[in-house]
Amino acid sequence: MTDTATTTTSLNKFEKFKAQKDGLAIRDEIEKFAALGWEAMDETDRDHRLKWVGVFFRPVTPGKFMMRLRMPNGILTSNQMRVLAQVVQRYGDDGCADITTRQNIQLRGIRIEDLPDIFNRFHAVGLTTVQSGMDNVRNITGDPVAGLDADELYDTRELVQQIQDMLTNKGEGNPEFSNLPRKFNIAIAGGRDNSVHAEINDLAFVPAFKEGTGDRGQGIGQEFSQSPIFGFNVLVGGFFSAKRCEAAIPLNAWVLPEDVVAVCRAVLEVFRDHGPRANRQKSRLMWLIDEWGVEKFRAEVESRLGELLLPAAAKDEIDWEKRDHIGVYKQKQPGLNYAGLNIPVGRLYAEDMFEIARLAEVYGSGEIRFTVEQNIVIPNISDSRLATFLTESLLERFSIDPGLLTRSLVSCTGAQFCNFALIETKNRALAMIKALEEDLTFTNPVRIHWTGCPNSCGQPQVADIGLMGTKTRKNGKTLEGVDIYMGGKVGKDAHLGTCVTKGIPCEDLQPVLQDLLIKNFGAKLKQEALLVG
Ligand code: SRM
Ligand code: SF4
Repeated sequence: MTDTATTTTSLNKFEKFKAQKDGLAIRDEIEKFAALGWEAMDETDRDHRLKWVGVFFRPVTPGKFMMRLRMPNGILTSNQMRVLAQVVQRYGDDGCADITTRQNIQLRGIRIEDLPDIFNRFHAVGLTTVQSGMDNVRNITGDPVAGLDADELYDTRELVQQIQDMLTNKGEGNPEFSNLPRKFNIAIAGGRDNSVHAEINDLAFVPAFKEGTGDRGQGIGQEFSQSPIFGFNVLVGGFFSAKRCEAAIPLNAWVLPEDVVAVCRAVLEVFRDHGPRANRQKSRLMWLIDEWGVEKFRAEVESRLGELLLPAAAKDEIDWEKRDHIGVYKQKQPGLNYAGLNIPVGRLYAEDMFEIARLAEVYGSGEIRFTVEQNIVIPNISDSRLATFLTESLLERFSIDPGLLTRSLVSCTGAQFCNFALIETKNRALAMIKALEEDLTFTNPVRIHWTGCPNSCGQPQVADIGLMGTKTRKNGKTLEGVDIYMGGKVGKDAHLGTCVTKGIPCEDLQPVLQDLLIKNFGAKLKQEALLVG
């Protein structure tokens, strides 16, 4: 660690405990913790270091841990889903799973004494939880219909896996990248609709063609032909935090797919060795870019790469509105379809997970995918099996044609399990959408995102209507409330929404939302629609 990595005197508590013992050291202590029990464990190991292996102590439900997996590109097999289901099943009412806003899954109710067995089961089917929390790179997102979509520009699956393998030493843990100044998000878009929210990642790759130059060029662009060549424009520094939210900015770099892994490594090395570590509220990549300017940052990345970067392509290929993948769609493979099922607020129970695994095997190829909207996609359903698939009873709950608010609803964990939460989110979000859909008719989906606190895990800034938990006052009482965000635009010309109203008590929210939906999104009161009709 060099310059901005600080001296011992100015180290914050997180840097101190990381310096005392690397989080990854915990890998060798799981058996010991299982025997010891959570109450007798060293608190720093329990509350923080366990996150290096994806195990999160939940102060809201002490003794019942959460486990965060890694799902590169959001893809898993039916076998893996069944193992996840078995794990949560053993915890009865305490066990459930949540699909996350990073195309990933988290399991709940986990007991520390079961960890050795759980890790063995994960290992046997190629699942890993390593480096999924704290100062590590989070799940790497890719196009949820990669390899299926006839219009895709690049199949992101292999590349996402390669980056994860580099970062995690093929899932075993990699001390090279286990002590970053802060969390770090990476996304690769492969289609035309920016299905990964590239703009809110610390490092993102978006499809872009570059005109051939006919010569070798000076950078890592390699041999150029005259025809346009496919590559990615690179964005850096996007992030949300309680203090500050920024969309990613261009690095002014264009890279070939085969150079993406090396660029990820170089950017992470620069962040690891120079990123600010004194104040955790100012440790994300954008703070380093602020301090240096993007030119110096780019030059440091080039120096790590040992090669010059080519300037960005003049334009990227994100020119579609964002798709939600809910419904049934033809694949590029003749005779095959993918089905996107809406999983309300991403919550799954063991029996749902077994059933999803069964459907994926019986009707598809056994593959299951997650989206950043907390839904699932089952690919490779043949034309001949489609009609029977559509009669499956699971589709009554996990619909391919849900209501236009339900369809786009996203919610973070909230107060049920998260101690940062200022409000309950998931159950409240579902009840609110149900009430609004009962009273209103819609012509288009409206994307409503709930997030329980300013950390913004539910991404209210990308929503049509974003609701951020807060505490508010009414009649001398403190109540659960929300700040309302609007104007988030996804897909083509993505930009972040901003806060338009503060401190609406949750108990008064329904009429406020109803009004917003009527005035801004063309919703109509059912009563009125009937009269006009
Ligand atoms: Fe998050 C911390 C849940 C996506 C910004 N996030 C947390 C913790 C770990 C806090 C905690 O220990 O309780 C939450 C765990 C609650 C629980 O029990 O589930 C939590 N974050 C989530 C998930 C599960 C929300 C969801 O319901 O989908 C998402 C897991 C993604 C994954 O699979 O890894 C999740 N979190 C995000 C995103 C969205 C994204 O990545 O697109 C963001 C904003 C984007 C970003 O990070 O730039 C996000 N989470 C945060 C922050 C603020 C980071 C900062 O720089 O200050 C925190 C707090 C922190 O890290 O100190 C946080
Ligand atoms: Fe918890 Fe806040 Fe993140 Fe919601 S936004 S999961 S309440 S940290």
